[in-house]
Amino acid sequence: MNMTELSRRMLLRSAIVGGAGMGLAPLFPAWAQSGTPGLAAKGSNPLSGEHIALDIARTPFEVDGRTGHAVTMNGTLPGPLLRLREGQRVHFAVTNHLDEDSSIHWHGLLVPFAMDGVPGVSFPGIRPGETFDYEFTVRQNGTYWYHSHSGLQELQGHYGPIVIDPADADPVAYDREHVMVLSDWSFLHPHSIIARLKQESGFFNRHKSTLFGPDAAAQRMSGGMLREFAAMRMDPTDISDVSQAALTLLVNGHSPQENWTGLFAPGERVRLRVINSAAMTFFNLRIPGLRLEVVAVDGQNVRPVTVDELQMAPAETYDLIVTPTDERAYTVMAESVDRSTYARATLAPRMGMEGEVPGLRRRPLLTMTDMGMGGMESGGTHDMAGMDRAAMSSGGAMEHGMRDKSSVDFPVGVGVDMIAPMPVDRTGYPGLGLEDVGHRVLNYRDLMALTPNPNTRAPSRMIEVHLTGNMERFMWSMDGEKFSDGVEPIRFARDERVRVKLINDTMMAHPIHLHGHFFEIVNGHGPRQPKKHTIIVQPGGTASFDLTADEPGDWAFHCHLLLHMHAGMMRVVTVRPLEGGA
Ligand SMILES: [Cu+2]
Repeated sequence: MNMTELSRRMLLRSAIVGGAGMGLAPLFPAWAQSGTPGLAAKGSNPLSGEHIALDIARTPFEVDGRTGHAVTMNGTLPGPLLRLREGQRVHFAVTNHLDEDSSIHWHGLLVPFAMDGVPGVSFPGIRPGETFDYEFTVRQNGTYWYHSHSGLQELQGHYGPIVIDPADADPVAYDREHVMVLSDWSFLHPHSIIARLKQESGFFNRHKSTLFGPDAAAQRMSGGMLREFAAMRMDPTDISDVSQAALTLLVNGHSPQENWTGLFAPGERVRLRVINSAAMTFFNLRIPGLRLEVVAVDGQNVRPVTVDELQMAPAETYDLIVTPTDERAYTVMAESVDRSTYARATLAPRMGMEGEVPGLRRRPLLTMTDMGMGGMESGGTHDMAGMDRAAMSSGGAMEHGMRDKSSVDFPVGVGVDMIAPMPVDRTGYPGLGLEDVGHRVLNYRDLMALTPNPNTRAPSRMIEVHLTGNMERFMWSMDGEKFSDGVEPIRFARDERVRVKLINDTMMAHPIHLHGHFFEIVNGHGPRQPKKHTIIVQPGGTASFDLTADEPGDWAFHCHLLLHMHAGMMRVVTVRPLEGGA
């Protein structure tokens, strides 16, 4: 290296350090920087190998010219990309530089339960100033992520992506890949968000008062529907608890204005590893002008299915192949489910190009099916006119049904404001507001495992778990009891096959996540039922999964909306005996 080159490098480095030091640009890992040519490129700088050090610390984070306080890993939001290989041994030395306990949970990874990273369930947590050594063998491949399981740190930026390369040939062919971490960021401290939600559940719903106002949800509803919602003091626009008043939606740490851009060359098959790391946001994801070929879900390969849009819950990951052929920019549009805001990114042949950003679509309205009345119609589809007739003729019978708590065998107190009277299986539902968007939207019944599942024994028993809550008081629970009530764990015998039916007695969708396992969504595809670690249970509906309880230990089982878990929609699943017969 000659002197000129050396000094040029030093100059470059000092420019980079200086820029960051002056707060001109947020610090991003290279893969998350705008204009990245993708993961295969030099300089994308993932962390790999057998020994990886991660430092959790409080770091300033700047978005749209404003600086907040984030909890980061190795100084970045999102945290560094961990690129591992199936079959390798890995050792993470995780040091907590916060003044509160912290942790890392490896989301979707099959690990010994003591390495799973859930304080109070699998280990005590990492005290301030301490280092915890995680060590395990990587037994799988695909797209995953990691995040804090302590307090509300996930809402403060404590998350990052994991990509695991297969030991054998990848069945998915692609020329280039990008990781896209979707998330939500708030300048408010999470505790003040909770405080406001408890004061009034619709605090962040700016359209709360518009049932009869200018955007007039009322004008789009029939008289009977309107009376039902009014009688039950429910708001058909009350879809997300925390909307854009409090959140900035991010792609790889970039706001819509900052427009994270990933590069491609026309004609390439581009693999997008999309991870919903948001604490509280469901995204409706589409790329106008490109079809989305879904090739993996929650890290598990599926038979390719091509759609125009899909809804992603917090905790889910989708691997998508897109094949842009034109020399133009494409907008990645990720609307929040309540359509109050969006995350946005760009795929382009070179930097500086922008696609058109479509406007936010009309706010969707909840229906009687979302209130657990799906069983009143054939197929559980939406038939507003039919529902309306029923509502008018029954004269409040529905309200009576929803308040009837005698049909369940768990304690029903103030924390449960409704029991779905006639819930139906809604795994065929694409998600609120996506029933009639005029193009193909994915639903869970479209998903089939790429290779048949090895274990297809019929379940030996079925258990039911009700997802319960009181929306007005922001109380959330399972079977009417919140986790902090000291509830009994759900017990499975080791290697038992069991069907778990989740019944959503609330008017919000809940993404339910089981640690340490993959289960198969019961969607009619027999041995090709898709394997997942997270399942959306639609409002007022049910969803079932089959589980082979083959991972001994204690595992968290919870809603992945962070504030719902925090409020108590969580259980421990215990699989026994442990190794050695304990
Ligand atoms: Cu939830």
